[in-house]
Amino acid sequence: MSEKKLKFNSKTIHGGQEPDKAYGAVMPPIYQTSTYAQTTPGGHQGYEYSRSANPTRTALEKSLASIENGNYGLAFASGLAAIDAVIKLLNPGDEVISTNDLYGGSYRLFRQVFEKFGIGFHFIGMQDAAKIEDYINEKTKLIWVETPTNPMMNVIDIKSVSALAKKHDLLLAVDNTFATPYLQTPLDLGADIVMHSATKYLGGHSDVVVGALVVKDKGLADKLYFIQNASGAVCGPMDSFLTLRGIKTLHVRMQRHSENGKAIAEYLANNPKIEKVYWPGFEDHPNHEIAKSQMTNFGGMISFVPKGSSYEEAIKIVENLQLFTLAESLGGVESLAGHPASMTHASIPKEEREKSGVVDSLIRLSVGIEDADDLIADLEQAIG
Ligand code: P1T
Repeated sequence: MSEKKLKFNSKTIHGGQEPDKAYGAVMPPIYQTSTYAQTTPGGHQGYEYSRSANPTRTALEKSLASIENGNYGLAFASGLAAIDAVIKLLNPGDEVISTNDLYGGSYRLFRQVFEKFGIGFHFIGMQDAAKIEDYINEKTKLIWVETPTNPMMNVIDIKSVSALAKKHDLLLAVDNTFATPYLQTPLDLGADIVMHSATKYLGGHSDVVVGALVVKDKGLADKLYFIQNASGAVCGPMDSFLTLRGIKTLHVRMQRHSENGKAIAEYLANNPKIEKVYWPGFEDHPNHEIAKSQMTNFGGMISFVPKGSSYEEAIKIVENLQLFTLAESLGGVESLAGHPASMTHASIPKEEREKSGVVDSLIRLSVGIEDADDLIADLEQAIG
């Protein structure tokens, strides 16, 4: 059956995969090798050095391309290494327009690494896509979109941003870490590049740090492959294997993450001790209509602010949690809680971070796939 015709729940398992050529192994072996024997210089079987390519990584890269409805996948040593490769497409003097609410590490990479090399960044709210146009000039080359955003759960209209990008001949990259291709496929909505911290839902078990890029266009894939090989931040064979194994259950996990996310978002919204809950599945979420039109469900990421809470009180709540683990990261089978202001978003100056809503009392939850009743009981005892 043509690979492109497979539905998502089959692509996660079979997309781009075939039994291994040597012995028919159904899972690709972990080719734990740096190099490959050659019969004469250049006489090899498609692999010569594992920075350039490795069969286990190739299997993962094909799977990534398949699930994101792209043609080319690239697997990196981390999500930030994948973002780093995208920005290296640019030249000194070029400018990027990025969402103002985004993972703190992405912001740090843009501001503290790439600005030094003469690349300019504008961080803006993109809920009204038309606003982006005010920042476009002859130096603009790339629009960087995270949706839903980390941690404020804003949803950006990918189709509208893509129309603007095309009008001005700009690249559009979408960080699809929170949604995953189970919930949305940005390339189908006009994005040029999809990026993942595969550390999160794609891997799904909090046991790897991996990044991914997927594109449709061959020319763009070639440029990114050149950077991947030249810079060298590649995903190793063991991590490729684990991520591939994770992807095989992505659809079942995401279904449960979304069910549990809904149950917990509703519990929090009905709790009189909670001031505000950020989750795009609520009808009164400011971007709910866009979320409904570009996503198939709303996932398991939720942020909330306890009523009248201070920095210290928010910390107390996350310390009190027992089933939720207080930790950086998200997207694993186990539920995690975080305090963005002191953890994932601490590298964004307080003033800047508060402008996009990341206040000192904000708590972020990555709702796992445990029993929702147990998770709610844990929140109940922690909130008090
Ligand atoms: O951690 P790494 O695999 O390098 O990915 C970076 C990254 C990129 N984009 C988004 C949306 C992310 O959430 C992350 C990593 N985020 C966390 C570690 C976190 O706890 O939010």
